[in-house]
Amino acid sequence: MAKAETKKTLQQFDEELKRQHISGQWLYEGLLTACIGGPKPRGEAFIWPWKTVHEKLLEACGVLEESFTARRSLLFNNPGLPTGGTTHTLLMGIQMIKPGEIAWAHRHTLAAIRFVVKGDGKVFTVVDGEKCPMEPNDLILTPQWTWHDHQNPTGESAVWVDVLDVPFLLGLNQPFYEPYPGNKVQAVREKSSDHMQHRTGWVRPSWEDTKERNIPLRYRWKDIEPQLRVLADSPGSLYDGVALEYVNPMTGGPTLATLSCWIQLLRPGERTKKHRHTSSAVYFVVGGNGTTIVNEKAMDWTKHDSFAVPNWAWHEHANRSKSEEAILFSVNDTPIVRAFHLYREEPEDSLHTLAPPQVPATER
Ligand code: 1HN
Repeated sequence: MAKAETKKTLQQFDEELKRQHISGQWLYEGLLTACIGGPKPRGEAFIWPWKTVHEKLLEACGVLEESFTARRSLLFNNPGLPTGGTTHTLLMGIQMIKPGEIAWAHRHTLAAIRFVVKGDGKVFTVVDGEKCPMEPNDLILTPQWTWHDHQNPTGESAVWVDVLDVPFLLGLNQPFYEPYPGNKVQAVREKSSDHMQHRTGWVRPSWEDTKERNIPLRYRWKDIEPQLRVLADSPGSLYDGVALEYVNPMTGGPTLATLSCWIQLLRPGERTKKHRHTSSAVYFVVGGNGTTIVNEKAMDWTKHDSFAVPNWAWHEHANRSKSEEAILFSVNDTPIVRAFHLYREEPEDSLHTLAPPQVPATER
């Protein structure tokens, strides 16, 4: 009888294990059963209106007088993510650089993209010694561990969107950072023939080994916009409209190893079908007026607003105008999710699933 009394309860045993920093798998049961049907979206759907952001950027110009090695970038914190981030993997912000200002060179293992809002082409970013002029709606990559500084020699302030893989990198505890030694700005490659960007197009030097990763790239709006207009004539995706992925010309894959950039056109009155997927995304409104509904939350957006769509949340986009198109730039974490074969979508897979247009058959 005494023996029976000394028999440990499971609760006592769990507590004992806890003191040894051990836990039984049975304690994971609750966590696992909560995942039947998939994860809860991490973070909220949230919108940062341009009006507020722009006002705060102007104020920041007075308060943070010089950026030095820091950046005058206002970063968007998702109210549903106590540890920071715009989604659980992505950090988005808007940066302003004053006339005559230089944001000093540094590099980090965080991968970043810039999408230009305001700049006249004389404003530029230098990436690993290559000058990348910034014109409105250009996309410029600063792949992981590339030196980058930003310079505004003009009389007007310049503005762009920053998106980085910060929360993901921090989650894996992989951040490395290095300020550029000695100088504010990095040395630039003087000879155009030394630019890596001249090795990424239709031709490349036959005598060189090919560098495939972490190449500075500028996707000029001048080149992208006509492509978008041509493809606007195709049916597009039921779930995303005419959504084009920026292609990394060296890999044929997404923009960067962790980030995929999209440019998406919603035709007048277009409303996409509702879906959800295991990737998350941040959006910047290039133009137009629309509404994105995430679960039950409707976010009305207009030019230059930014918003976040968390993963595994049902969402749909609508262009509210019957006469004007709407254009959205977005960055998502599909390369991360797909790298580990974790991409799932409901009610059906829509990424890279449809057959491309067939070769026309001649009638005989
Ligand atoms: C960064 O290095 C830049 O270089 C912008 O312009 C935003 C946000 C978090 C961490 C590093 C830049 C950043 C950033």
